[in-house]
Formats: sequence, C-alpha cells, structure tokens
Amino acid sequence: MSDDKAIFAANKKRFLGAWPRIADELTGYLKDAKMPDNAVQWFTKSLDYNTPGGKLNRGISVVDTVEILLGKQLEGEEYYKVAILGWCIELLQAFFLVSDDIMDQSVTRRGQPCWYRVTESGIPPISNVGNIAINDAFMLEASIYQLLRRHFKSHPCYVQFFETFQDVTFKTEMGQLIDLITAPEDKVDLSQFNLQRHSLIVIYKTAYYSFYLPVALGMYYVGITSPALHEQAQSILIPMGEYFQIQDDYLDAFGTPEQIGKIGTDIIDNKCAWPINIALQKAAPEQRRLLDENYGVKNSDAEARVKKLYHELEIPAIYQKYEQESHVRVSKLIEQVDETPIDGASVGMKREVYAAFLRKIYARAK
Ligand code: DMA
Ligand code: MG
Ligand code: MG
Ligand code: MG
Repeated sequence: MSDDKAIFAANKKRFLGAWPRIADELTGYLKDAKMPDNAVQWFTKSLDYNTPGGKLNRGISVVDTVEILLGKQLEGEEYYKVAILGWCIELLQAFFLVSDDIMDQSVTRRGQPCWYRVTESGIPPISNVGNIAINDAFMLEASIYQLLRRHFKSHPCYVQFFETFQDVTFKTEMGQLIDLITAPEDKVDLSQFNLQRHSLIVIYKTAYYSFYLPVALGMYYVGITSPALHEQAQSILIPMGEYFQIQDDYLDAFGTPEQIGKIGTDIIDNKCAWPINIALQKAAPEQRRLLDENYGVKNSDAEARVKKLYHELEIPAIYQKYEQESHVRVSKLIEQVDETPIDGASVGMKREVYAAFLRKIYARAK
C-alpha cells in the first residue's frame, strides 16, 4: 500500500467512526416526535443503507480541506463538528443517488440493489421499498438542515453553509433536468448530442456538489469568505469535476459491475454520455447507422453492439489521452494558486487542498 492509500484508509475509518453518532442524532428527531417504532426503524435503515456505503471522497474532503487550511490534525469534538459537515454532503449524495437510480431505472448501486428495488425491507408490514424511496430521498436531504441547525447555528458562516447547500442542490437539479431531457425514452435522436451539451450536463449534475461543495464548506469553516477565493476554487474544482464525471461515463460503458459497484445503464437509457459523443465524432456513415439503430434501444444485444463499436473506434485510447491531458490542465491551474490570505481572513488558500483532491480521483477504477 502506498503512503497516500494508507493515509486515506485511516481517514476513511476515522470518518466512518463519526457516522453512528450522527445517525443516532437524526433518528432521535423521530423518537422525540413520538413516531412509531417501525417509522424509526425505517428511517434508521434508509440512513444506513443509503449514506455510508460509498467511497466517501466528498465528505472526507471537507475534513481534509480544514486540516490542510489550519495546518493541524483535528481531534475530539472539533473533528466531530467538521465530520458533520462532511456527512451532510454524504447525505446530499444519498438523496441524489436514491432519486437518480429511480429516474435512471438502475438496478444496483454500491454492489447491492438500488434502494427503491429492495424487496425485503425487513420492517413489517412493508416488504417492497418501491415509491417510499421518494420520501426517503426527501428525508435524507432534510437531514442536512436538521444537522446544520443543531450544530452550526452560532458559527459565523451559518448562513453561508445553508446558502451553499441550497444553491449547489439547485444547480445539481438543473443538471439532472438537462441530463434527463436530453435522453428521451421514446425518441432516440443522436443529432441532439454534442460535447458542449455534455459538458453543461456534467458540470451542473456533478461538479458543483462533488467538488466545489466540499472545499467551499471547509473554506467557510475556517473563515475564508472572500468571493474571489470562492470563484478561484470553482475555476479549479469545476474542471476537476467535469473530468470525474467523464470517468464515470467512461466506466459506465467499460467498467465491470464488480469494479464500479453498479450496472451501467447509459447506453440503454439513451444518455448524452461522453463515449457516445466521442463515437459520434469518429463514426463513418455505416457505423453511424449502427449507433442510430442500437443506441437507447431497451435490450442488451443492442447495447452490446454499441459497446463493440466503442472498442472498434478505440474509445479507451482516446479516454486515456483525455485523462492525461485533463490532469495536466488541472495541475497547471493548481500551480497558479496564490496562498496569501486576503480580505482580512487569518488563513489563505493552500494549493494542497486542490492537489489532495486531485490525487483521490485521478486514475480511479470505481
Ligand atoms: C450522476 O449521474 C449525478 C447525480 C446527481 C447522481 P449518473 O446517473 O451518471 O450517476 P450514476 O452513474 O452513479 O448513476
Ligand atoms: Mg444514474
Ligand atoms: Mg443519472
Ligand atoms: Mg453514470
């Protein structure tokens, strides 16, 4: 194991250690409201099934950002407080994923059935989660604001925490909207796709909440409120997020379910994903015909024909090249960061905040 990997594993363990107490606090709201036992059990199960099972990159990055900016390891209650901000992002992620899997009609997530497809809830009298997952998604989102109110009311950046969560949530939902309406189920028209549209979709649906949000929360936590520094953070983190979602699109077609913990649905769902846009650029007329006839068609033979053509068009090699170039581009942006504190803040930005985030996602396999 490399040093980075060992440190990351330790950080993940520490972050997971804060989860049971947070989950207890959240289920405590239901107990205080005298909700019936099976409602408390249901919410407990939804929280545990949907929140802690991922890579936790977003949540841990809040802690990392604060530790890098303050130049020290957080301990005890201070660690717990910052971890809460991190877990708030993981709750936001849980809310988006439960909804996204319903909308994308996905089958598995993080190596287990998507929440809405669970048929043995274990909580009588309900067996199928089904559409209850929609309300569960809302409760995962609302949990963020319960935690913020309880723990951050007297923080100087309380309003910024709220506003940033709400603004980033709306941006993500705009992204999901254009992702969905660019992929009509009943009308496949590949001439509607292009890389500009793709870029807009991925920046909104992924980059803001996955990349800007963790760093923004860490910055506000330590008192960096300068709009110029937040704009600078976006100018680095949005391209990083774009690159991350292109990885996600690539792995949807080329990763194995064991590797990525989910079964790819982009081809069958007619998604304006990165590989199809590259294929459209490279396809000769008869290859284009194959794509028109098979993309977005709801059967696995058609999907396999599209994947075979992706290989013939050497999409993996183009992806490797894109990944390298994008890494160079983002690294250059990071090098340009000036670390001097501004606007009366006691700490400045640190290049390492961005560099650490980049190391976590570059050349990932899941
Ligand atoms: C990811 O879109 C964006 C959000 C807001 C969940 P996606 O459908 O490509 O995600 P996944 O591949 O994880 O289903
Ligand atoms: Mg999806
Ligand atoms: Mg989706
Ligand atoms: Mg995807």
